[in-house]
Amino acid sequence: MNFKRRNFLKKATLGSLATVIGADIVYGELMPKNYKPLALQDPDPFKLFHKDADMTVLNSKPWNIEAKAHLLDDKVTPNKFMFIRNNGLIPENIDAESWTLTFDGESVKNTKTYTLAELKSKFKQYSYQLTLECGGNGRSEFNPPAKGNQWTIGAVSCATWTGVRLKDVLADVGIKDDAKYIGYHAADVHLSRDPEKEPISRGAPIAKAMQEETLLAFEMNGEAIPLAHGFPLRLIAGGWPASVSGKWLKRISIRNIIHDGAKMGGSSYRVPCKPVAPGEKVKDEDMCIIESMPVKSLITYPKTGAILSEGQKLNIRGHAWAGELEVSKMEYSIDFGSTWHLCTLEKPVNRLAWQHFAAAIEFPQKGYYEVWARATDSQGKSQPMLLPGWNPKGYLNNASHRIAIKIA
Ligand SMILES: Nc1nc2c(c(=O)[nH]1)N[C@H]1C(S)=C(S)[C@@H](COP(=O)(O)O)O[C@H]1N2
Ligand SMILES: [Mo]
Repeated sequence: MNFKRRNFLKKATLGSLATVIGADIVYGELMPKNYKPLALQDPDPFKLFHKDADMTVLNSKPWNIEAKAHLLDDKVTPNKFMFIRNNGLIPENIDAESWTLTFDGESVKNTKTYTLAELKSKFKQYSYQLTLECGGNGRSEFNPPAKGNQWTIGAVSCATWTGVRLKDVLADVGIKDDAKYIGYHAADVHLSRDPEKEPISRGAPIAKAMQEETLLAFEMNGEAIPLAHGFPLRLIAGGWPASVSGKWLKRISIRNIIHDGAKMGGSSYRVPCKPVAPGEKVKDEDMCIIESMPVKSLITYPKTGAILSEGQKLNIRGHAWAGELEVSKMEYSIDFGSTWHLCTLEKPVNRLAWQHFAAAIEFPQKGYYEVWARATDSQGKSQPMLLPGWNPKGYLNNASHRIAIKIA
């Protein structure tokens, strides 16, 4: 390749870089070969989203960030420890002042649009602590492996959400008797940037939409919802896969069928209706939509790997949750599950909030131990010790959380 041609190529690449950046790179000719301009590098997600530096970034396109168990020690999860799960690109240039929410669909009497200000002033506001767990939390343990973000245990949160009840707004909108499901539509952008495509558009049966705790939320922990978590308006449906809780909410369709938006069908947020062997292919019609999440718990103190001295008691604590149900019993074991001991367990502050447990543990002698935690729901179902039923996309892993302890 002669010099002229190389120069032409460099100009051509500079031209396309300038297009992406949106300005001429003035000294572009002097830029080192293969250099990636800062403007095109990933921004620091911890600064960008105000996340703790100990959070784990699983993906940057789109952003997916999870917590570690010990980071979730707060009773109410602060933003800095809250996982982020995005299916597409976070919307830009949001103007809360002009934000509107539209209700449409087959089963709405008349299409109706509210401004955010109208929603706030016209309806009574409520605050609830609500547990949001990604359906794929725990996916990393599946074998054969399941594609998707390899969440370990940190895709769960319980923040305080403030907003208006969806049921109050639906009563004002007016819905027909044949209303079966709601489906959300949001302002985030499909990874392909194709405006015709939605990254995700899920929903829930009318009965879930009508629950007192199902909110159109505009505040998280007493402040405007952070951008990554759905500013300025999001749906919150605690206890169900968090994918139902649509962020950047623009429109809710009242459907007379099960909502058929993006990620409602196939293997998305669906599991085999009947158990299958690991790796088995499952037909679409044999897959069922995930509704209430299964019973689960996390030891949030101490951090796994803690070292104690002989004779020292260990005070463990954490949270437990059970989808639509309450957790009725919390136990721990230090002998790999052969014997179990009760933890103290608090009642939830409101329905669909996680509950807090604690126990003081004595160890018989020096050495290595594991503390295993097991929650049981109000219908008597307990967490499995290890991975529960395999499914194609690796959902619903509610296996016991375990931490390692050394008595030195
Ligand atoms: N508009 C929109 N809403 C969304 C998503 C999304 O990608 N876009 N992701 C869903 C999924 S899969 C989860 S687990 C939760 C994550 O909520 P968080 O990022 O606030 O923790 O948001 C849900 N709501
Ligand atoms: Mo999710």
